[in-house]
Amino acid sequence: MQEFDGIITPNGLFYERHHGGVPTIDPAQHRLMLHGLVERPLIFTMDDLRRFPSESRIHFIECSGNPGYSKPYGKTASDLVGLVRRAEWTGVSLKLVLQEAGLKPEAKWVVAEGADAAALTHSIPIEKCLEDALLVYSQNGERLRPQQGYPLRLFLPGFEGNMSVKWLRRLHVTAEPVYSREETSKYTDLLPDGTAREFSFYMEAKSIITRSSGGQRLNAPGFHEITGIAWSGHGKIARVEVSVDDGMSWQDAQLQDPVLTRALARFRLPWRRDGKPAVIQSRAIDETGYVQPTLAELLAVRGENYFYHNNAIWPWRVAAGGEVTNALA
Ligand SMILES: Nc1nc2c(c(=O)[nH]1)N[C@H]1C(S)=C(S)[C@@H](COP(=O)(O)O)O[C@H]1N2
Ligand SMILES: [Mo]
Repeated sequence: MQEFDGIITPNGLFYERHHGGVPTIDPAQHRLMLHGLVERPLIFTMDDLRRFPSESRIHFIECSGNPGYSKPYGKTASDLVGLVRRAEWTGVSLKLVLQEAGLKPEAKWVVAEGADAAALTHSIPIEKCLEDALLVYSQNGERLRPQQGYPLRLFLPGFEGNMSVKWLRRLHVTAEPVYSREETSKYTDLLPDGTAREFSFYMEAKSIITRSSGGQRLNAPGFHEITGIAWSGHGKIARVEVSVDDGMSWQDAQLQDPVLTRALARFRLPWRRDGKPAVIQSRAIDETGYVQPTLAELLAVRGENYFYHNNAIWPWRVAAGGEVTNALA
């Protein structure tokens, strides 16, 4: 992540996360079943799905365990928040496919199931399915790689990665969520009062400086460009602020055009390093006005037990000699 420039992640540099290995699926044999609270239950082949009008959109996907702990032990930007990427996704609007089957009025959730050994199952609110969900077959122009769900995956822009079920084989339209493992024992946040936050869906605004970041070295004082990425599951990034004085003052970084909704935004700020030790950090503000919190602010609300959905600011310490390290580790 810290070596990569621009805003699109090349296919070979995607993170991957699978709970039951990568299945080998013959696309000619693959079927998607759509049933439950619909007028006409349907079974689609890949050819059927490719006959629907296609759509292409640029969005990020992020694992909600990015990083999966409340304290930042990682040394590099990749260690801390490497489980995010941005791609051009091509497929069919889920809304269109649901309309083909005809939703019954009681339809409130769609339970998606994968064809992997984990049979990963997740309940998706119907509003999201009718908003911008895609049944994806291609990523950055080429067919999905096996690791990314070939031949078909669900993709829910801005929602936690776990809900974007890969190797999609079944959509069950229901009135209630199923309370699967992925939305109860996993991917919920245990709060200090003993209750758990569930169905949080959205990935909140986040950013990180990637150059210069942990493990890199600024070899001389003088001009350096500070750059990094910012994203929000709620929409567009409105602003990224950067501090080079340990959070005492903040300046607006420049955002690279175009800034797209639920996508990675690249920010840049020119910096003249005087050679003294410094702490540099970025914070994202999205179009809803939400401001990325510090780790201390997050811990005050969530306590120390939580594991997922950590969107804290990650400051980097720049030593007099130019070495960059994690300022919170
Ligand atoms: N069927 C299935 N879908 C899945 C998973 C899985 O293990 N099986 N992993 C989920 C998780 S936890 C994440 S973060 C994303 C990762 O997608 P990627 O491997 O394309 O990055 O897929 C999700 N969809
Ligand atoms: Mo994940």
